[in-house]
Amino acid sequence: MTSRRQFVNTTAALALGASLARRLPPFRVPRPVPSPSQLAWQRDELALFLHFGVNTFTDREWGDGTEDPLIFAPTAIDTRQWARAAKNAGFRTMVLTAKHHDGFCLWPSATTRHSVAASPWRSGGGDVVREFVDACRGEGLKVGLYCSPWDRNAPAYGDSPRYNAMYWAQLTELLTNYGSIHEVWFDGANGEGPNGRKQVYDWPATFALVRRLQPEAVIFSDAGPDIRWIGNERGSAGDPNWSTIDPAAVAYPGVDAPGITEALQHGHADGTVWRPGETDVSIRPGWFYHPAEDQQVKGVEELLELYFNSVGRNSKLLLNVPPTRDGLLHTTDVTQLAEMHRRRSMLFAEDFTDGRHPHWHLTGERGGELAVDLGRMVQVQIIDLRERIEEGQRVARYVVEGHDDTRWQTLSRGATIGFRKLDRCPPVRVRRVRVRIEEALDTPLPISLGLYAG
Ligand code: FUL
Repeated sequence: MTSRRQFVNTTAALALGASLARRLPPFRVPRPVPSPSQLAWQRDELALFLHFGVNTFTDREWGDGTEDPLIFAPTAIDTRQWARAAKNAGFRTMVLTAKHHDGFCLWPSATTRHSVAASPWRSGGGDVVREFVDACRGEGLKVGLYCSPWDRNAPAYGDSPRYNAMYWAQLTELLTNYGSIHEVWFDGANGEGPNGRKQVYDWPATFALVRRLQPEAVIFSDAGPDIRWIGNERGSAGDPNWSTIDPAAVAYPGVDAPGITEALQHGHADGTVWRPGETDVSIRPGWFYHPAEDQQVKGVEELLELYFNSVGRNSKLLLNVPPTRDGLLHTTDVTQLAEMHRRRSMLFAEDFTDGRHPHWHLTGERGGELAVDLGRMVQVQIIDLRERIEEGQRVARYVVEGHDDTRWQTLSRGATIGFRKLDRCPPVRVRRVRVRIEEALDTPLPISLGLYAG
């Protein structure tokens, strides 16, 4: 464990926490709470992202829409292999690029000829979205779909009402023909069309359409409405990280204005909507598969860092693992995923608080303390904190201390907790541990604590 780095991060977090403290809302103002779908989304912790399409065959990251559908020819596509790799690594959802910026549809859409129907794959009779959805269901995974609004192939793009109608028709196909969809993923890219014209999206109508067709799905975009982007593609959530945000800070997807990155990274303590952040990052340098990147797959240590810096900071990890030209996840990537799972299971194998009875009491109006006697001396390196977010996010500052029969010493300090906060400290031997909530937005509720050897 990189404890030094952790301490550096913690110091930065505290400085930032102090600066954000100015934004703490008045005490006991009613706080936003998650919807059942947002709660389920967050509890799953891990989702697998799959970028697949014509770019897989052209070796590009952004296709320009002129790709010949004949190039889409995966030889051994096996969506069940994707789903098994995801499931075996503890992932609960898979999100597929049904359409990326090149406009090529991975399903036989009635809206365009630029789709799998014009490819040689399965003699033009195939449907990647169908095979993807079936594989998810077969492995008990939830389904997510990404349908890029930016479409560099559609002739109507830039003729705003006409293209919007086509885009809604595509979403309607995806959201009515494939059963229950858990997450609908929108990026904010909005370049020029093939005609050089700029498209004006109608986001309120797009979101309303998703709500009508899949009321239980969560909608992801920079601007939510359910899930916000975490503001970078490095795999690092902000610390502190509030699941609440001021909706005016990021009014619609793709908007760029000063302060937006910070708002997405950290949320706002006084935010009026519940909009937790999703951390999307690729296991490789690119989002799509490139043979030249086979040696640059992130290793298990990096993947664990991503986990601690996303899930461990009140976010969710959407990890991209792109299928190859064969239509399979590369063995290197699958091995690293499995290794990540194995290491995670080891790190969290034994919770020293199991079977113990923590004691909770309030300490004044805004404070509380959780104390647990572990009954024996143990060596701790990971502290796992959780708030009961069904009732909102309240903790704004805390400290964790351990007692070794002689004295109390600080194990970690932080600002927000939220769904889950994972702190790491250098190995310390302790018999008792206490978590002191020093500042909260409302009367603190009992938090939960896990302690691990790491
Ligand atoms: C961005 C896109 O431009 C990238 O190609 C990738 O799909 C990423 C996840 O979202 O907006």
